[in-house]
This record gives sequence, structure tokens and C-alpha cells, in this order.
Amino acid sequence: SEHLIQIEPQGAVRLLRLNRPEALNAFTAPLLSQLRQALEAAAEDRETRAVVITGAGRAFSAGQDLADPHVAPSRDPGAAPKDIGHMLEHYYIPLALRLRSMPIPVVAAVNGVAAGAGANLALGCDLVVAGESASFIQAFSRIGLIPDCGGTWLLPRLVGRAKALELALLGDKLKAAEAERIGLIARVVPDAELAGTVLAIAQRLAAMPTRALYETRAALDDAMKLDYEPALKREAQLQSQLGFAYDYLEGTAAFLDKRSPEFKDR
Ligand code: T3D
Repeated sequence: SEHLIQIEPQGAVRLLRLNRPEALNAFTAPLLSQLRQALEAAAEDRETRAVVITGAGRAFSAGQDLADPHVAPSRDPGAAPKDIGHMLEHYYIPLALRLRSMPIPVVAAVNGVAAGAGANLALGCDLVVAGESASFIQAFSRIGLIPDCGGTWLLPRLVGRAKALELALLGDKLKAAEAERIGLIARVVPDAELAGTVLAIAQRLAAMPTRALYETRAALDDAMKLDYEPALKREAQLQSQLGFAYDYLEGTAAFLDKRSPEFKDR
């Protein structure tokens, strides 16, 4: 079948490129399932220690393919209405869950416009780096929908309720620099430097203690729903586990020996 996700291994980093450039990498069921499978394979491969997701061509992704006959409402008044909830249940939710529970860090390299579910796929990654010509659009309200692919959960956590509602209700295009300014994304870089910067970040992450990175994401997400004292206790619990792990032994030994650590846990 067609390679809608191009998989490009670069040492310990695996780059996944959304590959429907002629359709601005708009999502179809096959593309979404290939992306989920590519994440699954990266999670299972012990040699892979970081993932990059980017788009082929001028866009990151235009979100759901609105011309896809499987989801596009029929204009024939006699036709039975389609339940687009199935698309979420079978494709977007499994993808969003797989992304959010990856054992290794995932960096989004946003190379152009990221709209609708395309924006929220990027925002669900651990680090979001965008080229300066990139932009983010919560396009859903424009077509009568709500932010999906994690948007309702991610947006208020990333930028607070006021900005989340501004983005979600108005559905305006937000330039990368403004996205960085309001804390929606981590960093904006010149377009020509995007690929190199993201690869360097992913390579750095790949050399870091993977399990500690994984627990860091988990602890931050947990803390969002905990009071202060339970969050402190959760930190202690995770720290206790990590304290028994090889990477902590190696990290402290390397520090005291003034050498580079060689982490192994994953
Ligand atoms: O349905 C369900 O299953 C529920 C799930 C929903 C999840 C969602 O993601 S809903 C949101 C879907 N996405 C959008 O609403 C975004 C629609 N697209 C745009 O707003 C704009 O195209 C962009 C801002 C992304 C890019 O603008 P621009 O000016 O750079 O390009 P363009 O000229 O608008 O688009 C180029 C072509 O791509 C054009 O086709 P043409 O004229 O060359 O034949 C355009 O129609 C097509 N295109 C863009 N986005 C989509 C698309 N075709 C299908 N689906 C798209 N999402």
C-alpha cells in the first residue's frame, strides 16, 4: 500500500514524515493508521530513543481531509448522515493515546501550516518546534465542530483558558512567533534551520536517560490533576523508582568522574 508516512531512521532518532504533500498532508484513515503503526514500531524498537514528526511539502498538516467521502457529509438530502464519531473512536483516539504514552520523547517539527487535528497532533508532541513561516489554526469552529485530537485538553493546559478559548472560538491563524510568545509551542526557528535544529534536539534527547524523560512527562501530566501534596508524593514515588535504575547510577558516576554518561534504560 501507499507510504503515507515516510520513515527515515537517523541513528537513534526516527523521523516520521507525513507524506501526502499534494493534499497538504490532510488526514485520511489510512494515513492516521500508518502514523499510529509507525509510532508503535518506534516504541517497540529498542535502538530508537527519540521520534520526530514533520510534514512533506509546504504544510505540516491541514487536519482531517474534508473531501474524504468516508467523513464528508453527503450533500444528497436523502443520504443517511455519517457519524464522524467513528473516525475519532477508531483513528484519532488510538493515535492520540499512542502519541501521549510513547516511551521515548517525540518532537514535532512544524514546517508549515498545522490546521485542525493537524495542529493538535503537533501540540500533543513533547516538544514543538516550528519554522517561522509555520502557523497553527484551530479550524474546527469554522466548520461547526469542536477541537479534537486532544485539543480541548491540550489548549487550556498549554496557554490557559483565555487564550485557549480565543484560539478555539475564533479559529484564527496564529503565526509561529505568536504561538511561541503565548507558550503554545516551545520554539520558533528560521525555516532553513528547522530540520537541523530539530534533529539536534532529538539526538540530544536520544542520548539522555529515556526512562527519566518518560516519567517526567507522566509526572507533569499527573500533577495537572493533583493537589500540591499529592503531587509531591507522586514525585517521591517516581524518584524512588528512578533511584534504583541503572541510569541514575550511571548519571551520578559520570558526573563525579567528569565524563559523558552512557544511558541505557528505556
Ligand atoms: O471529520 C471528522 O472525522 C472529524 C475530525 C475532524 C478533525 C479536523 O481536523 S477538522 C478540521 C479540518 N481542517 C480544516 O478545516 C482546515 C481546512 N484548510 C484550511 O483552512 C486551509 O486550506 C489551510 C489553512 C490549511 C491552508 O491554506 P492555504 O491558503 O495555504 O491553502 P489552500 O489553498 O486553502 O489549500 C490548498 C489545497 O488543499 C486546496 O485545494 P485546491 O484548491 O488546490 O484543489 C484546499 O481545498 C485543499 N485542502 C486544504 N485543507 C484541506 C484540503 N482538502 C481537504 N481537506 C482539508 N482539510
